[in-house]
Amino acid sequence: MEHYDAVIVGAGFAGIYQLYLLRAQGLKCLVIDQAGDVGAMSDTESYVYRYSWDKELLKTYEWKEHYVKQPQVLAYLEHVVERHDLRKDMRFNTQLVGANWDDDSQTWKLDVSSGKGKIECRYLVTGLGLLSKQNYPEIDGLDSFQGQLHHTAKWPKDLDLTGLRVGVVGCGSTGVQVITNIAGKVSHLTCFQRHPQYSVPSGDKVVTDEYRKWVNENYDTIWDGVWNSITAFGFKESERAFSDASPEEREKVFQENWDKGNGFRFMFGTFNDLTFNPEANEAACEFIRKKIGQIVKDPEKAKKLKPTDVYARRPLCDGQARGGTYYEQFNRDNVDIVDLKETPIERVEAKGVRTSDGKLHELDVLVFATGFDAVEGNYTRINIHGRDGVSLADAWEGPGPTSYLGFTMPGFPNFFAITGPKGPFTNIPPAVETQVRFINNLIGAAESSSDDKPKAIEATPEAEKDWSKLCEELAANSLFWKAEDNWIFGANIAGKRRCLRFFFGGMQGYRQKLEECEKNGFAGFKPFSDGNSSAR
Ligand code: NA7
Repeated sequence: MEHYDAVIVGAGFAGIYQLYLLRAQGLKCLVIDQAGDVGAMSDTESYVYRYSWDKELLKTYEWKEHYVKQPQVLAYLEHVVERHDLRKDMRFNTQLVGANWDDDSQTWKLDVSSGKGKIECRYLVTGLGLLSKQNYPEIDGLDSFQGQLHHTAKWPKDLDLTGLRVGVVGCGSTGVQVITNIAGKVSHLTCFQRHPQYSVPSGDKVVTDEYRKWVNENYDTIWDGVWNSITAFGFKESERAFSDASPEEREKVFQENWDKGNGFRFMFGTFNDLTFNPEANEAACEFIRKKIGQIVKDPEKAKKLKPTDVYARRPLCDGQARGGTYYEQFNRDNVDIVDLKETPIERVEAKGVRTSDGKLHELDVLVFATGFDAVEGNYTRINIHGRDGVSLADAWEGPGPTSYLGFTMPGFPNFFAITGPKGPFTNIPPAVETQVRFINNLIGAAESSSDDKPKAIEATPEAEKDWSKLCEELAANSLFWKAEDNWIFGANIAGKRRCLRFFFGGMQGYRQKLEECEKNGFAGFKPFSDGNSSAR
């Protein structure tokens, strides 16, 4: 049995920073990751899709485009790992199979897939990511397909689709970007779309020296803006209500934000009530529908692409490859769209996909851009058993996936699930940083508490209930509830419970809650030295 003070699972944004901080506290730490090296997914404007805490690196690390792509995120994280000499405490190709809390020794006993197989630690921190368990829809005949099958979450490094007949199932955040990127390369592209979504150009372009200079000179202000915003995306969110603008002003605001690009900017930078005022929301929908009508020349394709739903899912933006934006791709003769509401997929056959109208869409490659079993998917597949052998899956059976503060659960002492359920719905790296710092402070406080008994940090059931209640209140008026099949509520997976999985109070609101908790002596947690005893 190996012994550590803390084991951190996942060598992404969360795990790397948690290791950096806990090691600086003097704890003996180990990071394990099932992948062969550090990893992450890209998603936001480059200057805030990174750590804020290494100020020198912020100014010196190069990025070439406004949006970092996956290989660049990987290279950045690898660089951070080398720069801070973190690799020596990391073990790759090692999966956490099970974790059991042992009340007598107040430690976690871990089963891992490689090495000696057993590890004991006092603190268990997971940084598994919000979105990493892939969703593969069940479609008849999938095994019979003779071409290549891929999921966008596991994109092979050297995949070359040039000249091939490709089908993409799913037109969400990832599907839209993949379609935009490959349409000009493949011989034929069939997009299998269930719900059309509202996509805005990303505004991606090459970073000029002048722009980079501006970013470097204003980094403190930029981060200040991030920490005090709703979305933490690094742009100024609108403080103006839709009703305060004239029809001409509204059009101008939508157009300006469309031109600047970025889905979150379009949703939160135009007016401050787009996500809960149906009139404002419909105006944004109408603006985008009008754009689709203007851009897409074939009226049949345009009709299929125009959403009728509310604009209330995670806002999309398309990659805007050199060959044009998402909607522009549909002006290519080699790009078709299949509306799965009209003609659902009946089965996959050796040569392609058969839809209900009897048509066989012949394909060399079938790509699933069908998203993730988000939030709890990562946890329910690992056997995590807390106090009295209760599994995390069992604990979430009644209330649905929940937590106190977005990362800690009663009955699971010394266990912290970064980006766990009911955490902030924001740009991920700043959310991760906020949680990692708090967890570090919490562990630090427990470690320095006066007695020398083993420490157990555990949220009270009341604190968890109150947090859930707060999350429900914050989301009560949100139009996000109204969008069909939204993964944010677990509605994208058959049989998954439909319930709230996020804190909608924004980055600033979230940070305030954590600060209050800390200021009040880590309110909502049981006394550190004896997790069994009653609440403070
Ligand atoms: P999303 O946003 O969940 O999108 C998944 C897409 O796949 C969406 O268009 C779904 O259609 C579609 N889908 C899912 N299941 C099926 C089936 N069975 N048949 C047809 N189409 C299906 O996942 P992404 O990977 O694009 O993005 C997830 C997050 O990653 C994103 O929000 C960013 O934060 C990064 P639907 O619209 O539900 O009808």
